[in-house]
Amino acid sequence: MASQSYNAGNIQVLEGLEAVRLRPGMYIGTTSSRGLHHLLWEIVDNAIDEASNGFASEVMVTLHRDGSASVYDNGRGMPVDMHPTMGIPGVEVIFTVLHAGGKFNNENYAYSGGLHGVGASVVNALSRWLTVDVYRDWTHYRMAFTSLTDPATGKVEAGKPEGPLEVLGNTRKKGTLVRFLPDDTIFEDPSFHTEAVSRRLQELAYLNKGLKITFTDERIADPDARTRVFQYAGGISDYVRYLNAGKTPLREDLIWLEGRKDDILCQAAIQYTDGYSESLFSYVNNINTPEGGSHETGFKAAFTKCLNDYARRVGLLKDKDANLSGEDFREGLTCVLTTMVKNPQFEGQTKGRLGNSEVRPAVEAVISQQMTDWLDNLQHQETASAIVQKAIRAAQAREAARKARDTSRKASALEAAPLVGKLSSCTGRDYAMNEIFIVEGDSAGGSAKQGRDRRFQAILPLRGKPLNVEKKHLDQVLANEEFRSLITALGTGIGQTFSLSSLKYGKVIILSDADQDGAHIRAILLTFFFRYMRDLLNNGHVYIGMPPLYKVQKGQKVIYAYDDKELSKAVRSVGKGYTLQRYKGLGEMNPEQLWETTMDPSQRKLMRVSVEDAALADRLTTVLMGDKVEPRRDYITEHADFNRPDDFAPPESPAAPEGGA
Ligand code: 1YM
Repeated sequence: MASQSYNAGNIQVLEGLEAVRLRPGMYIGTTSSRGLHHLLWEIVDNAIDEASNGFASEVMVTLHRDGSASVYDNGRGMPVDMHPTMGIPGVEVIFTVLHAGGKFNNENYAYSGGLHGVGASVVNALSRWLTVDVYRDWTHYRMAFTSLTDPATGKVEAGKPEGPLEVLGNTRKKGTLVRFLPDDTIFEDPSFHTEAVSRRLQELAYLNKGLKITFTDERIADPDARTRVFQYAGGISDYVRYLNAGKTPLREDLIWLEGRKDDILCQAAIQYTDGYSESLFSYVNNINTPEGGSHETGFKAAFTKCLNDYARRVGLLKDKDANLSGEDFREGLTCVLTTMVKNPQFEGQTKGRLGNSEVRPAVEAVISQQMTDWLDNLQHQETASAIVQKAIRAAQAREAARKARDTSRKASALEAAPLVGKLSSCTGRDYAMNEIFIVEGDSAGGSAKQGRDRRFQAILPLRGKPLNVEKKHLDQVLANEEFRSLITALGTGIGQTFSLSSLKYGKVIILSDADQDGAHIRAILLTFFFRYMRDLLNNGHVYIGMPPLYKVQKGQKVIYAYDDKELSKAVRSVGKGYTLQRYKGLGEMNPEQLWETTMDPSQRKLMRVSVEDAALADRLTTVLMGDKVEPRRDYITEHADFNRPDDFAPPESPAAPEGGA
């Protein structure tokens, strides 16, 4: 694949490192936890590139107790020969010169991330110290760097070598080991999150068939729980089975499509389930593209056409029948689509969409040819016809849903009164400023109505538990009164006809009790948003309101505590002789208390819900909300920590773990 003939002269030189320390945001986007993890991904990406170009078979990532992280790959080792014009070793150029790297002129490297490619030097500049060990040509080399910003003088030293490249001796080892300590004067929260790191490494292992990734978190006390090994002989096929863990497959077989056209590599693994949602996850050069793009368009066009042609060929569709739509063919589909592209252009608000127009015809050609072959194979006939029959049922259901929608539109026009009766709307006309609280139970709903600021806060009380939409068709969702009033209140429409620009509220706030039932209601609502109004989540409109768990009172002094930690702090601060009230539900608060603690924008706590990782969110949604008991029990046994004080730890996905318990 990539040429072996690297020499240090290929490295391009662009600009100085101090700039990175002065304006970290310009280089890594943010100095929040996300930015911190970005450092790790930079180094991991280099290791993965070495593997996907065929030179390494193993990657090891370790989080150390001193707060540093290290990454090792058993590839060729970074170049150590002298750069012809700079007169320093290649590895020094890589870590001290911004945008250095053969990767950036794209001659040596076939495919690399693009987004992440800003490089090892940025990591160096934002670390207290960084060391690199290179094992190459039976020799062990090492180089160490340090960075410092002097708060007194404002003097900045960024990624300065502690000395020249050292030769430590002979070795049989091969590869590169990079270890760095993120600078805690730069990052708000300088500690790596075990689960976030683990999740991404697992994803990378799925995306790079056969690659062995070992993750060790030395900060974990229990030695048995410290290390996880991710290695998947089936690659994205294994990924699809993993994503489908909570679902019932329509057929056990998996469709595997793979090919290459015009230097664009493309792979897809597909399995149908008996469910109704579409789960298509696409990647470009190992980077998730939740907003789709040209590769997805090419895939969908080819997939739909092949299946329609097939349905006609075998007589499941007659001459008089219209073609089935792509949507119909994707009902119940779980698919992971990966492409490798030379100069990926990421577009869209969150850079989650592939823009390269040349990718569409290439992917379309590969999928067309591969899918046609698959459909022609006699061994696949049963599965193929099961897929077509499912699509035919989907088309019928879609027609039924359209009719239901028409009726519900008419109904909502006719019966506007009862809906308005449930919803207490606000008077303000500035939609972005307006908020809607979806409140559990009529009594809490009543308090919320009285306590709110009616200028910008609307209240929609929910009676009982809403319908679990996970295993329901759109027409069943639309037939449900609670969801109908929610959809009508939001004004956006639903599913394919969803339109964010019609949203009537800038904030959609779920307000439920801090108990099991409340968690379940929250999970059901988030599942609904995830399946039918995902853009609401993607654009950060959905929040979880956080009522306090305790009220501590002593004389006139009242302190609300939102978790056990805050409670002990409050108790300490007021001293002896206080009264403690534990709120079991929202209903126990009077309107003033509810306003003060949960609704008043200047005092309340809200948690914004995002979809960090749609693939895993999707899997978790079905594992926790679907109808299979086994995977749910496994998940809960593995992850639930019932002693955790913060009942409201930010959910990593729409279905927070407590939702299924
Ligand atoms: C733990 C991180 O960075 N591995 C790594 C990086 C490189 C090479 C091998 C490499 C690349 C090439 C030739 C080439 C890099 N090289 C460069 C640069 N692991 C890790 N392993 N020889 C070795 O691209 O031809 C950047 S990264 F700039 F030299 F090309």
